[in-house]
Amino acid sequence: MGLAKWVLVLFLVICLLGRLAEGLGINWGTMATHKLPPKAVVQMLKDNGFQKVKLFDADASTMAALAGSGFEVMVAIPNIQLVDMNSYGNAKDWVKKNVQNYNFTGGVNVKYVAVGNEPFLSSYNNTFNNVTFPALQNIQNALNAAGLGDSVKATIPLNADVYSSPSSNAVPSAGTFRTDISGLMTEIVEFLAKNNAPFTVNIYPFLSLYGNKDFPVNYAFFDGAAPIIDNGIQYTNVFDANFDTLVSALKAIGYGNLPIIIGEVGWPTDGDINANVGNAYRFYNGLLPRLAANVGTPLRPGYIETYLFSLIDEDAKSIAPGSFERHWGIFRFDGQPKFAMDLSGQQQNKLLVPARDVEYLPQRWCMFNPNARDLSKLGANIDFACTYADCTSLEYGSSCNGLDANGNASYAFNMYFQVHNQDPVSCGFQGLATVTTQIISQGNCNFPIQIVSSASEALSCKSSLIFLQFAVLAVAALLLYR
Ligand SMILES: *[C@@H]1O[C@H](CO)[C@@H](O)[C@H](O)[C@H]1NC(C)=O
Ligand SMILES: *[C@@H]1O[C@H](CO)[C@@H](O)[C@H](O)[C@H]1NC(C)=O
Ligand SMILES: *[C@@H]1O[C@H](CO)[C@@H](O)[C@H](O)[C@H]1NC(C)=O
Ligand SMILES: CC(=O)N[C@H]1CO[C@H](CO)[C@@H](O)[C@@H]1O
Repeated sequence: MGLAKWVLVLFLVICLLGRLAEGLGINWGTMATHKLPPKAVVQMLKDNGFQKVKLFDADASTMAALAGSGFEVMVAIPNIQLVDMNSYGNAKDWVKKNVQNYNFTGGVNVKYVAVGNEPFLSSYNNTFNNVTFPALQNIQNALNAAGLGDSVKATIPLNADVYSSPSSNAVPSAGTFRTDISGLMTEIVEFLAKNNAPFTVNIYPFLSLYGNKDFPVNYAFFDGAAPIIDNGIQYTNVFDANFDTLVSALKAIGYGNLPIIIGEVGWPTDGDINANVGNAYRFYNGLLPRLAANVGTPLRPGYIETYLFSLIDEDAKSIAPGSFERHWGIFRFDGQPKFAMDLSGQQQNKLLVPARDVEYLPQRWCMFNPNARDLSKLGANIDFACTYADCTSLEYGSSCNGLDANGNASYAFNMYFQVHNQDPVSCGFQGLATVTTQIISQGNCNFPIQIVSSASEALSCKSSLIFLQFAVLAVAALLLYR
């Protein structure tokens, strides 16, 4: 009896230890030339213990894969659709199609609708300033009218540059919303509060470091930096300081207790001198135990709903903000983990669980042809390849930056070849390239083989349907002429 009790206690302790930090979520972006099948991604989320996922759209194939998973899902309306949502009728249709239609047993547990994505970024030159708030109102009102308002909340994932503290007094307690949008932000916050909806913010210590050469590197991480003292509070990392700047900005307009969700937080692994596996490991190794222990921040102790950015690398993301944009995944494009990372926050150095049954293209690469004579068009051909494929790993400070000129050419040609599903025609480059079956990766620089993308699978599924139709017609014809 006594022994059985202890076994039970031990069992419970092991179960608790193995659990993911309470309610940890993750972003699932799909801006990739070759996507893993949505079902495989959902399985990977399950295998790694995630139960909350944030999307950047409400794509039907993604939603179908999530159906019945029980995950809490944040669906999203991309910025370019915000203007459409300024019509209440359109907002109602959107809610019906993307939320209501999944509200059944075995459907999708939609918890939030993200209205736009960082629409007030200064680099967007106010393009979305007039259309975002009306879209938020229409979507939440449509949810309320459908009787879903208590369980589904509309929110706007905002970039952290919607607030700041003045440079003369750069402490969190001096936080206010950005002057050019302070009136708009106040209206939005009032509306969120009225609907018991959260404020969603994306916080990137990496970007603090990226944007500022003088930024103290250790302050981007969680393992000890010279503290900044603010009203007797010691801040030793920019994550806390940034979050509390928002808390202060909210307090300044009378909403100091509005719930806050972290919509994105993470560290990229390539495409910049500070974007590498070592720094990403250091960052997550500091972040995850804090999330697991519900430390919160000095001004908001306790649980903070948080979505890591991101699940998988996306090779077709815009690199306008920087080459690192295609390397945010904790998994590579093919669902393989990049480094040991204990999601339960127990610092156990466990590897993440990879995607199952990934289908790759054959073991073939495209490389610079060493017998090529006329090299006068080499530069132009590399530029061409890199316009249509991802060459960000060649950039300064990146994993393939040490290649020689021929290596650069091979890398670019291979990326183009893989994006084009190893079509032999895509390894021509005016006689400068040739296909090889020898592994040509060098050191840390990986020359990838693409996966069989779920888009081409969908195509072959379509063609087999067409084939089936032909077969049925043929049989019918045979029967008729008998
Ligand atoms: C914003 O304005 C700047 C400067 O005028 C311009 O370079 C940039 O392309 C604009 N961005 C967008 C998204 O319109
Ligand atoms: C937004 O609305 C204001 C006031 O009506 C107007 O002056 C401004 O041009 C609009 N901005 C955009 C980008 O449409
Ligand atoms: C290889 O390409 C990168 C990125 O374009 C460039 O910085 C580097 O100088 C190139 N290396 C050689 C040896 O040409
Ligand atoms: C099965 C299911 O998800 N049902 C939900 C549909 O929406 C209502 C709110 O109107 C929820 O209470 C149900 O749980």
